[in-house]
Amino acid sequence: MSLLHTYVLPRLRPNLEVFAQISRPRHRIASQLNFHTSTPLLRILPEMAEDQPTGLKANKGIELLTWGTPNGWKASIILEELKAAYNKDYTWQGINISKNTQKEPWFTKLGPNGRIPVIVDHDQGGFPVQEGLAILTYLTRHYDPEHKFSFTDPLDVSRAEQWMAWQHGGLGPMQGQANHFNRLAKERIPYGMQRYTGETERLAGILDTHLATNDYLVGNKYSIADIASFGWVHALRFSGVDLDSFPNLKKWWESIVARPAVQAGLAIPSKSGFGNDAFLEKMKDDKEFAEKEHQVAEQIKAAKEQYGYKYSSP
Ligand SMILES: N[C@@H](CCC(=O)N[C@@H](CS)C(=O)NCC(=O)O)C(=O)O
Repeated sequence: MSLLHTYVLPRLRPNLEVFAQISRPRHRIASQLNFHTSTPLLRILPEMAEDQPTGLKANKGIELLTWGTPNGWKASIILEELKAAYNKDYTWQGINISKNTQKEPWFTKLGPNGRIPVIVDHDQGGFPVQEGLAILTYLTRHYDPEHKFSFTDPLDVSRAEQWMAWQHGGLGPMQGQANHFNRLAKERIPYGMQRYTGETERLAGILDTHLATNDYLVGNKYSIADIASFGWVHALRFSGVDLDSFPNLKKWWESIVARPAVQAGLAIPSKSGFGNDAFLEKMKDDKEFAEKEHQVAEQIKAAKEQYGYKYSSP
């Protein structure tokens, strides 16, 4: 048993956003400790101090306030794509959602919903934008002059908006609830587990069907429509959905995850352990993790059987 399991994790608030736990690198977990700081920990103090932002730190360009989650990745990926395509640099700060930094007044003044991601455009008088769809469209409207990741044809603009709205109203909330009921809920509620895992599967099926005849969601071009859903698809295995059952979706995911800018975006604020690739690796390498994950999968399976769940997606 590591220090992480015996000492740190039990001390974390029990109802933390699950992504906050699994995506936090070891040295950041150390910042949860309030016992006497040992020498190795002292070496990382400056970084730990940065873990608790108390306000904005840039005065020009885009500043991103985020954490390593499927919603956070939407913003970091488009910013990395814009950086690769146009040399547009940006500043970021890690908002540790397990410490509720996103509920602090300086943050909610910028993002009233108290959730990440939020961007602030210092070149537009400190204009703040919350919500993934709004961030993706804001950034491309202002900083994608060649429409490398966005569209000019009004019908394609509408198509992209439709997929992004679908992600906001469907995939994100349903998969988020699947994670909650499968992993975080204080009680095991089989109805909730099978309902939300089932909905996530249904929605994965919608993407899979669309991608059977399209390489990307809109106009056969990688765009903000894809970026909006990518982060959630990247975490499907972790949510109890087998990506291998959706071959077109898997192919789409593989082509996007291979992009250097996507890899860079996934590493903001730090590399996560719950993407489909890292998840499979950890299942191979970490026996204890694999055992726990098998238990979760068995519970989901039993919940589906209990309520006669049948996969169906038009
Ligand atoms: N619809 C929002 C959702 C944002 C959201 O739910 N963010 C989560 C992280 S994935 C969060 O900040 N959770 C912390 C909290 O609920 O306080 C978007 O797409 O940006």
